[in-house]
Amino acid sequence: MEITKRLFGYVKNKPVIAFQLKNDHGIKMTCLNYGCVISELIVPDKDGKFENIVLGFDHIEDYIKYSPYFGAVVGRVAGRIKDAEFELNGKVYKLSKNENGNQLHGGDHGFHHVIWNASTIEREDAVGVEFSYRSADGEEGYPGNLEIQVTYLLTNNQELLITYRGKTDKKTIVNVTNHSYFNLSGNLKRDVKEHTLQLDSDQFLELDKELLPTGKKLNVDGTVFDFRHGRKIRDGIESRHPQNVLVGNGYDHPFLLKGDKNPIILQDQESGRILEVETDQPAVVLYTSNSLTDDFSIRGRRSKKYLGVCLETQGVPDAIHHPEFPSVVLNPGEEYTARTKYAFRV
Ligand code: FUC
Repeated sequence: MEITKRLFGYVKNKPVIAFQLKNDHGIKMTCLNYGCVISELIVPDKDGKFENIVLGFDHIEDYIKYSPYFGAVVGRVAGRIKDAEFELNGKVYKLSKNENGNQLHGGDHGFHHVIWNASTIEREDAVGVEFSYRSADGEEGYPGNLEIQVTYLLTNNQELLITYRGKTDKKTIVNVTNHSYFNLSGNLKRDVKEHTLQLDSDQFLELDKELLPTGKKLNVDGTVFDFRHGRKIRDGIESRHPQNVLVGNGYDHPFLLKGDKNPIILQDQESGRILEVETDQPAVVLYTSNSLTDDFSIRGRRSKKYLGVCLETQGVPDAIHHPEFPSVVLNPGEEYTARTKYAFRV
C-alpha cells in the first residue's frame, strides 16, 4: 500500500495537496485537503480494467468555479435548513442563506470550500488520510466551536471507510456527509440511467417545492421509489410521479434506512462494477444529478444531467425543524460520530 502527495494548486494562497492512496490490488483514490474532496477513485471492472468512477476535476480552479460539491464533505449540516434559521435552548440562530432563503449544505463557505489540516495514516491493512477542521463559533451562523475530523481509509479488502467525528463547546447541530457523484461506467462513458440501485427502505420523505421535507413519510409500495428488489435509475427519470417531476425528473430524496445493515447496492451491468454502501446513519439522500448543468466539462467530457448518482448517507435533512426525526443536536461533552463504508466489487 502506498500514499503519495503532490501540490494540486492554491486557494487564497494556501496550498491544496492531493493525496493519492493506493492499495495492493491496484485501487487508487485521490483526495484533497480542500473540502476533503475525493477527486478520483479508480477501480476495476469485470475484466480487470481500472477506470475512474467519480465526477471530479484535475484543476483547483474548476472546483472553485463549477463544482456542485463533487466529492466533497458537506456540512456543518448537509441538506436544506428551512428559512436558514433554527432555535436551540430558546435562542434563534440565523444561518447564511444560499438557496431560496434557505441554507443548503452548510452555506456557500461550508466545509466543502475550506482547507482542512491533513495527516496520513499507514497501517498494515490500510492507508488513509485524517482531515481535521475547526469550524469557529458563528461560522455560517452556527453556534459553538466545532472540532471536526474526517478519516478516509482505503483497505486491501477493496473498501473505503469514511469516519466522521466532532466535538463542540456549545450546543449546536451537526450532520455531515460525503457528496461524491458515482458513475460506475468508468471514465464517464455513459450516464447513470441504466445503473441499478438496491435499497432496503420502506419509506422516503415527501419534499415541498423548495425541496425541503414536508415532514410526511411516504411508503415506497407501488412506486418507482421502491428499490427493495432493485430497479433502474431510469424509472425515476421517466416517472410521472409528482415527487420525481418536482425535483427535475429523477430523485433528490431522503430514504429512511432501517439500520439492519443491508447494504445499499449500486450496479452497472455493462462494466460489471458494483458499489456496496453500508452506514450507521438513519437516512440516505439519493440524488441523480437532475440539476447538473452542461456548461462545463469534466476531464474532457461534457457535464450533463444524470451523469452521476449521489448516495448521501446522513441524518435526516432539516431534522432540527422536525422533532419526529432523529436529532442532529450535539451537546458539549458528547461526540458526534458517523461511519460509512463503500466496497468496490464486480
Ligand atoms: C444534493 C441535492 C440538491 C442539490 C445538490 C447539488 O444533495 O439535494 O438538490 O442540487 O446536492
